Amino acid sequence: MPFNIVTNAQLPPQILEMLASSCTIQRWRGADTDATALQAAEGFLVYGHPKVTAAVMDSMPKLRVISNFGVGVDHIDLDAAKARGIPVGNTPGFVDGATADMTFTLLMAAARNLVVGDHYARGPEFTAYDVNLWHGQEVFGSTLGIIGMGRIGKQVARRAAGFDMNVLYHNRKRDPEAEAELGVTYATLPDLLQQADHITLNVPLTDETRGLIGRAELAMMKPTATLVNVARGGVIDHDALLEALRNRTIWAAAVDVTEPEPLPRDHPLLKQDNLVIAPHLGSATVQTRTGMAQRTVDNLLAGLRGDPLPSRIA
Ligand code: 8YV
Repeated sequence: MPFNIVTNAQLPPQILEMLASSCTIQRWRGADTDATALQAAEGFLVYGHPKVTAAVMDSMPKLRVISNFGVGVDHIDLDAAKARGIPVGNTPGFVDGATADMTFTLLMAAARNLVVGDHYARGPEFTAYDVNLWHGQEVFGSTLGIIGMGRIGKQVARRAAGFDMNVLYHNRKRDPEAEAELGVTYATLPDLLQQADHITLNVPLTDETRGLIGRAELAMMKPTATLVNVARGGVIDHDALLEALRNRTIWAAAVDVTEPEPLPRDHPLLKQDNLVIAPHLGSATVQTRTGMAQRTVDNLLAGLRGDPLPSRIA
């Protein structure tokens, strides 16, 4: 007998293939989900970031595993899952390299005017090379501030070494091993904000990190500094960011994530030429998404069978 699962989005053929022989898949559409599908659901494959609340869990009386495609689980009420004895799986370790690459992609793009330069190079104004245009900020040899020295932060530090950067980091806990291995230096948040030429956010979204970068923090940054967010939109106060970009009190920001995501199409941040924005592409490579898919399916099937999940977050 196949297992009954629900999922909230169109799954890629790769995942559908992996589940074909073991699962019957129904679409979860929040309050509009077919009642029989909810009654039957034993597993929930969470693809993207729908809110998985206690009420959502309670709408599926047979639910015995939640498997999240991705490492960040801020959209899932982990306490509610714990209270109900429903294990939650995620994909730690699978997204680190790709997300660190994206951190650098965004940093380089913002510091070196890649996006505005691209538009200019394609546009009607570019009729003669102008030596005065598009001077950016140097990345090599500068000081990088990494906020969040977890798996992804460490991968960012490795890449920074190749750019001869001096690396400061801030983390909930100091990490002597990372300091010894990667040559990074711990700094308090204010020190990091004041000293870094470029800052990357590599923290999960939690109660502690929500709004971590607000008006006061942005005010401490150098006017030549770039701020890169590949974490979650909620880590930055968007109104404060808009103000800093408009007043040019920081050089630029580059964000892969926003809150809400996507931003309303008429959001003023989207008008800023000193903002580089991507549609949450941190882990979006063929190879990384393949690894994530496999781990998501492995977690799901383990939970359905009553086995320990290979990667359990709660
Ligand atoms: C995913 C991510 O693309 O892993 C994460 O936390 O943000 C991305 O890698 C996303 O979660 C897909 O659901």
